[in-house]
Amino acid sequence: MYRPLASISNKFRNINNFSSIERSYQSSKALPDLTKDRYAVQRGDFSEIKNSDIKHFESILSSSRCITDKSDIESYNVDFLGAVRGYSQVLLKPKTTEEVSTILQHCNSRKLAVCSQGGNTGLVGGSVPVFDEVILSMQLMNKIEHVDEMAGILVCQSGCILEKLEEHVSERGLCMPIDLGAKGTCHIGGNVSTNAGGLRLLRYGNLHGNVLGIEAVKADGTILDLMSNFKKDNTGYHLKHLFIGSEGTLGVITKLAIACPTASKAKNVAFLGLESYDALLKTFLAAKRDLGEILSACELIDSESLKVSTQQYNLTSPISEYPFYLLLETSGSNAEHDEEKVSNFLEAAMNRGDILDGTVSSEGNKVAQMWQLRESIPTALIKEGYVFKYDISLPLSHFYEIVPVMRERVGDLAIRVCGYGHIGDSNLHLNVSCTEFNDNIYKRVEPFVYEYTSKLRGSISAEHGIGFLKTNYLKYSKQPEALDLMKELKTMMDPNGILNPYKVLPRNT
Ligand code: FAD
Ligand code: 2HG
Ligand code: ZN
Repeated sequence: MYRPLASISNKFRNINNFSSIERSYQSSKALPDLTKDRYAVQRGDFSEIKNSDIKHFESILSSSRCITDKSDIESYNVDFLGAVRGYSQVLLKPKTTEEVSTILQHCNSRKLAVCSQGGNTGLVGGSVPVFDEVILSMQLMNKIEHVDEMAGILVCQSGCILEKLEEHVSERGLCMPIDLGAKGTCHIGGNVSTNAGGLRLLRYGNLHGNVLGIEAVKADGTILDLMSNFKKDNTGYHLKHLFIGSEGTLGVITKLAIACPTASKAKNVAFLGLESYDALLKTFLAAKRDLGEILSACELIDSESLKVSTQQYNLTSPISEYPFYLLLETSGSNAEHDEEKVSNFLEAAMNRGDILDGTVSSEGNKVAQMWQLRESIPTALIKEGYVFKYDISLPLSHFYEIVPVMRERVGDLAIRVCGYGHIGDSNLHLNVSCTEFNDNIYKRVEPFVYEYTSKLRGSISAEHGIGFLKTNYLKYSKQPEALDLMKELKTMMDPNGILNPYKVLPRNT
């Protein structure tokens, strides 16, 4: 039975909180195949690195920030999933925008390809080289420049880690408008470059709305100052949007101004057990209606997803087993008001028979533990071996149907097929885990998943982007005319095509 607010159970075990996510591939035995071999890609017409290039980079950065030792570069050549691997021989770590500009000027004039890298937590193979691209790591561009507490604006370099920014602004009564499981490792520049969604998009909207200004460096080294500290700025074309979500293919983001909302005083999280997707959808719609402005997150978790996170991390669910779970969060300014609203909503949903069981809490550690069950799912799945990950937008009326369809298609070949994600934003994460990359599963899943999504007029990438892994499927979500315009933009901004080649735009294999 549902436990009311006053009698939240002590069923939660104390779990070590992990803020910096594990790099799963490092613990696995073998490195993945080189991308060029697994996916039969042709190297573009770029120059190869010479000693004179290294000397030039050292003159800009000093030798300590121009790294050529193979073992030091290895982890920058492999993505978080262990799905793609390049073989870059040079890793550069600029600290200033001017250094980025000088590096790009040189790369452009020499026709050396470049892959910008943030925290390397991207899930579509965009953050690592495909061949021998120069890796431009933004990790030392991590200065917080300014917080305007009155206006709620943060100005920082792009290599700042999201969690560090959250800590910084929360000391000033503000919060970051974005939160995601990779927060301990991903950079704000990576977030903006992928237009990451995350757990609170439902509340704060996406980064196109929250990024007020951008400083970026074009492929030829030109520094573009598009910084603005105002929400309202209609001075011509909104150029900053070209960089939001362009995954390092149009420029390198070096600095940002971001709108930070006031931190909420009161938070409640409810973890609910439900019998069916229909009951879950009804509960979500009721939450939108009854909780209104205080609803800040709404996450669907199916039973396989909860199983993998509890098993792999030895976590305990606060409620017994159900086919579906819904994690609802409210954030508001008045605890009493919010608790009353949440209680009324839960009571009504229980009475209707939509919710079978649940627990709710406003206590910090219990709230964190409920979130941990959800946030651990992606890394728990990676621990099983290899994961085929799909991140799709689907109409709510058909949201979950693809999960059983996919189970049927892959049968015993997979360890697990599960569905979870941001139902509040119509964004499903469909994951198929197996012991290792398996061509048989690959062919059963792709392009089927994209055709299926396209038939429902969904998006083949709700939030992770296109990167390397989805380039050839972009056509399922973009009309030929739109693809042509994307290509024209790329040619205009990066005529030599040096910025993150083989990514986003369809490649000729
Ligand atoms: P990287 O992975 O290093 O790079 C991503 C892309 O951005 C690459 O194409 C790279 O070239 C480019 N790039 C990075 N920095 C710059 C820069 N300064 N200038 C230009 N280009 C740049 N994503 C979501 O959207 N929502 C989620 O809820 C979410 N949860 C996740 C949970 C886990 C456990 C993990 C592992 C990943 C999750 N992701 C999620 C995916 C990933 O974390 C995001 O895409 C994140 O925004 C990537 O940031 P990063 O700094 O790691 O970028
Ligand atoms: C999440 O919402 C992330 O947890 C990752 O977007 C999803 O790994 C995934 O499939
Ligand atoms: Zn997500």
